[in-house]
Amino acid sequence: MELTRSYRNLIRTELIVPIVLLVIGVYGGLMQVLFRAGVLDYDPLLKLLLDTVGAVLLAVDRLFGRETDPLVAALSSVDLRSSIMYYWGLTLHGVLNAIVFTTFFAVAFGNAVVPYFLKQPLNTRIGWLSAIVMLVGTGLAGIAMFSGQASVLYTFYPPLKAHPLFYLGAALLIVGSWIGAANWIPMYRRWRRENPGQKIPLAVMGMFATFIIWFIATLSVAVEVLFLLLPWSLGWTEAVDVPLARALFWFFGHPLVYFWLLPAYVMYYTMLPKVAGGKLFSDAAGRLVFVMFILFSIPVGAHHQFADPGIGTQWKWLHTVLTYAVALPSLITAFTIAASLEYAGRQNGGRGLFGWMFRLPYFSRERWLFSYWIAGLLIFIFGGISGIVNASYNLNMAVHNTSWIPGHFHLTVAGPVLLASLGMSLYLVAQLSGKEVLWRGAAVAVPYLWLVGVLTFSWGMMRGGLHGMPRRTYLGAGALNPDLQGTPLYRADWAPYAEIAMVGGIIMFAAMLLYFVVFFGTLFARRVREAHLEFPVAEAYHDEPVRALNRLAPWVATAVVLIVLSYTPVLYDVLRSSFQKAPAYLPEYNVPEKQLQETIRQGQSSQPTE
Ligand code: HEM
Ligand SMILES: [Cu+2]
Repeated sequence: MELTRSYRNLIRTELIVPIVLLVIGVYGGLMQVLFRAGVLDYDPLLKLLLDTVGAVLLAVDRLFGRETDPLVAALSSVDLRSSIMYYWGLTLHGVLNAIVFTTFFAVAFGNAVVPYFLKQPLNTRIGWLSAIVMLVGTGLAGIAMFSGQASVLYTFYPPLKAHPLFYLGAALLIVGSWIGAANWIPMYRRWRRENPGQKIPLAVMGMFATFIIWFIATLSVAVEVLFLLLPWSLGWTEAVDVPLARALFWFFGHPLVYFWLLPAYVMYYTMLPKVAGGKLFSDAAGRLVFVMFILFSIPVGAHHQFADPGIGTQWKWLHTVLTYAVALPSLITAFTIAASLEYAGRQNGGRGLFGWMFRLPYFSRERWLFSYWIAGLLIFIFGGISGIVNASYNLNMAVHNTSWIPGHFHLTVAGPVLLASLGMSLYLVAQLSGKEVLWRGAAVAVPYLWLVGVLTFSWGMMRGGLHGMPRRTYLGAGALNPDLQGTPLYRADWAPYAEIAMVGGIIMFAAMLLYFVVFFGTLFARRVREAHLEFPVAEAYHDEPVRALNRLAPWVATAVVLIVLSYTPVLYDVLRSSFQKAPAYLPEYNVPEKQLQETIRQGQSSQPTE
């Protein structure tokens, strides 16, 4: 396949931009663990940045004899020690890491995988259109977040109100990703015509499954944004229906995690066995898994709303049961990948019951990608188990809104998803730039260092969560404030867990620093060859012909039926519930925005005139 310059630059842009943003995102993570443990009470780097920008602006104003810029006053009035700064950082952390990076990566990976496996050129015009829409969306949401007008966290629950640009930006990011995936459909059609009767390549099927789930899921968040949040944020409507907004959000929020995960599964099924030195144990298992995700990813979202009023317990129970159904494909994957690895280990000369385990390329510098996948899989064992706890209606009550939850999901989205995406980004950027991956030893160390860090971090967060340690809370300013030590307000029982999480978080940050060094080092290294695009492609050990698994349309139709069945009662309950609509709140104030403005107005008018 010819790699045009435009095509290479498209994928490189879609990978490099979010990785640059990830630097900010994970730095936010480091701050959070330090703030939560009460070790820092302001971000020194941010202070330096604000001071420097302020000083430069002031100098420029003086130079031109101008009055002081209002921006200078705004910058110097930022209260770095306030809780709102914690949410400012946490919003950037969640959005940049878990929404921006993952969405760009999925589109970029699809843009590489689909043309490669279908041997069809990508329409780069549409590809660029998609990338530009995504970039503009990220830029708009970024402006809203960085300027402190959208500290509403990545779930943007109303009645917390963000600047309209935040919602608009999010909507554009999503629309851009739709365009990117729609671009693959004509390629598939052409391939189908040219290859009648052939099985669709497993990797392509996986990418289509990823984006079918994404498309259905994002429809609901599009409704939430376009009809509820954007008009309300623009001031066209007075109040917002909170239970409805939350139901629409979680219709999207759960399948979102499979949108994150499925590109990693594509790598596990179609590439990992080859790199390990073996074959994929069962091709049909892979297809079955992708079909099951299409079926069960979406009709489960109410499991994020177990504690929400307005939804009948019976429907919450139904969503619990369906959630167990969506755990099955991950279990099938665990067994299939383990069998594939066992086969590879035996091919590599492993003997006996466990000998094969020691014959896998854990530390190979040539097959360095293996380390990113295997470390992610090991982390995912714990991510999966802890997820079963969250999914259980009754156990969820014990961990709900505690630090258990972020402890759990760093073992998924910041485990297999992150590591597979980091490894593949490095792999693709090196190939498409004609570079060799530099410092392979360091590249291989990254995932294991991350593994140690994230397991430590998550253990601290989860164990603390069992003691009631909350999430989304600047603990260092409250229950873990060092000034309160010795008083009854201090939660000494949480302190060790917050500290363990902090140690883990620092190790995670170190792993990411090492990755950035390797990534940008490779990017700026000398070109040593022609750009190329080559994936390791695993053959199937069992290549079962299961015709029902070669077509997606019937499964998508079944999924729609399941969604209608499971969500109609939830939406019915939400819509007929008698909650009043909520007025808007700005994240930094605990009175409604309108009341706040009135108080300010009254305060101004009652001020004595000079
Ligand atoms: C240095 C690495 C990282 C550290 C130390 C870290 C730490 C944390 C901490 C302490 C929280 C919870 C804060 C709270 O609830 O008060 C958090 C939340 C979160 N993290 Fe990370 N994290 C890291 C990397 C990542 C990565 C790579 C991702 C995703 C790819 C991620 C996704 C998230 C998300 C989605 C939240 C939830 C934000 C919210 O509640 O709105 N994190 N992180
Ligand atoms: Cu979920």
